[in-house]
Order: sequence, then structure tokens, then C-alpha cells
Amino acid sequence: MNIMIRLAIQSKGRLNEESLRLLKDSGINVDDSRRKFLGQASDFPLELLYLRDDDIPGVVADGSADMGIVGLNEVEESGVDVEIACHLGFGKCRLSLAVPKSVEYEGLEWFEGKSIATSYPSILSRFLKERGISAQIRKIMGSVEIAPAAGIADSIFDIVSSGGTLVSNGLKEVERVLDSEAVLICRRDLPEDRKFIRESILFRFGSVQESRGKKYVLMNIPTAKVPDAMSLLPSMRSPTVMPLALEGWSSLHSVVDDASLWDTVEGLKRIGAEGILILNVDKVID
Ligand code: PRT
Ligand code: ZN
Repeated sequence: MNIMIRLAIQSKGRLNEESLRLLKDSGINVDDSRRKFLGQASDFPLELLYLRDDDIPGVVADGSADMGIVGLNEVEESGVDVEIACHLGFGKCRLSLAVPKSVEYEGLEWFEGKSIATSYPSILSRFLKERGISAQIRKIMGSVEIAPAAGIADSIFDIVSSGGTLVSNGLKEVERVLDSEAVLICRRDLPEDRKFIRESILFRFGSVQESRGKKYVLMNIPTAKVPDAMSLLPSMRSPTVMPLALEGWSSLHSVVDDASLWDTVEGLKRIGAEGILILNVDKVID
């Protein structure tokens, strides 16, 4: 029998597309057109199991799947014991307490004796218990943000991303309880003969993540200006400097973070860099 890893991902929803993209960028191609319940990678020992996100931590914990890609919020809510193998940098959000914006909120004591609507009762009750607050938790599975206006609860505990949903429902975020993002989880009792596949997935995911948000920059620059150029590039790996055939000029190559790209490039231009090329970084292997 072929040794394989079974990876559970969200079948549809916010994490589905990014999960598939991460696999594809990692050279793991799954034929998505015939997506049903199980999919098979064509060029990697991996089988995909498409599930609702809520079910992923449980199936990984019980070994029905070996690994999973799911929001940390779902892992925490499920309370199961799985290994968080790595953070994946997408699906970023937070779980927060929010109250009607008219409330003069001064601290967590406000919640004492109040009702809170949420789809995350376990995380909320753990949080309140740790802080010694007793409140009434109302579990509702959708449209939590309408609960206060509908008279269902005094406040809510829900996922916030941009905060737009809170604002449009007349609510304000008052306590940020958990920062979440998609994570790669792994069953604790992964059979020994599958561990090399787990290592390969981790290595590939790491390289893809490392390359994101980075650009490769090449330019020609007067050799006398190379030290100035180096000082403009503080956060970078050591740049490569090569002499050009043209006397007194060098070619400088480096990797720059997207966030500082334009500032850096403008600075380099000011000190005399020419022919600046900015290229996408496909993979970074450390
Ligand atoms: O069907 P299934 O059960 O698989 O999916 P689901 O409907 O339970 O989950 P889905 O697809 O909505 O979200 C999957 C995961 O994405 C969540 O568990 C989080 O880890 C992550 N995530 C990231 C988010 C958000 N951002 C997010 N903004 N999940 C939900 N939201 C909601 C939020 O509750 C709010 O109501 O989006 C709304 C808009 O948020 P604002 O603050 O940007 O307005
Ligand atoms: Zn769900």
C-alpha cells in the first residue's frame, strides 16, 4: 500500500482558496474540478479531505485525517489535543467581545451578570472563568452580530477582521481575546512511516511563506555608492555585488520586503542607481 498523508481542508468558505493556493505553490497539485469529499494529489503522497472547518480539529485529533488546515479559533474552540505544526499567515482575524456603542465601557466587570451571544462558547467560558467574571453565554451559530439589536443578548463574542460588521451593527470592540490565523495541525500519533511526508509539507509551506511579501531587486550603481546602498538596505540579507564591464559601475542584487520596497527603491535611485529591475520571488529555500 502507498504511504500517504491525509490532509483535511475547508471544503468551501474563507480558507478554501488560500489552502489550495498554498498547496499549489508548494508543488502539490490536486485536481479541484472533481472536488467531492476526497481528492488525490497527482505528484505528492497526499490525499485531501474536504470538510466544514468546525469538523477539522476533531478528525485530526482522532486520526481520521493526519493533518489539517484550519483557523486557530476552531482548534481552540474544539479543545482537542493536536499539534500546531505551523502558522500559515492567512485567514487572520481575532475573537473579541463587543458591546453596543452607547455603552460606557470601563472594564471587563461590565460583563458581570450580562448575556453574551457567541458561536465560540468554550473559548469564551474559559476566558471569563480565568478573569473571574460570571456571565450568561448564549450559543448561536450564525449572525451573532445582530443579537444585541434583536434583544437576544446584551453583547457578543465573535470573529472580527476589519471591524466593519461591528460598526454596521452599532457595536464596538472592547476586549480582544484571541488572535487567530490559519494553522497547519497534525495528529499527535502520526505513524512513523508518514513523518517524512509531514516534514516535506512543512519544508515546502515554509519556503512558500518565506517568499511571500518579498521582491528581488537588481540595479546598476556606481561602485563608489555601494556602501551607501548597503546602508539603505538594513533589513535585507547581504546583497550580492558584481562588477560591471563598465569601469566604476557594479550590479547590486538583493531581496527587499514589499512593505519597504518603494522607500528603498527611491532611496537607491537618489544615490545614482540605474536600470532597477524588480522581480517576484517564487520560493526562498533557507
Ligand atoms: O462552512 P464552514 O463551517 O466550513 O465555514 P464557516 O462559515 O464556519 O467559516 P468561514 O468560511 O466564514 O470562516 C472560516 C475561518 O476564516 C474562520 O474560522 C476564521 O478562522 C477565518 N476568518 C478570517 C474569518 C474572518 N476572517 C471573518 N471576518 N471568519 C469569519 N469572519 C466573519 C466575521 O465573523 C464577521 O461577521 O466575517 C464577518 C466580517 O468581518 P469584518 O470584521 O471584516 O466586518
Ligand atoms: Zn464553520
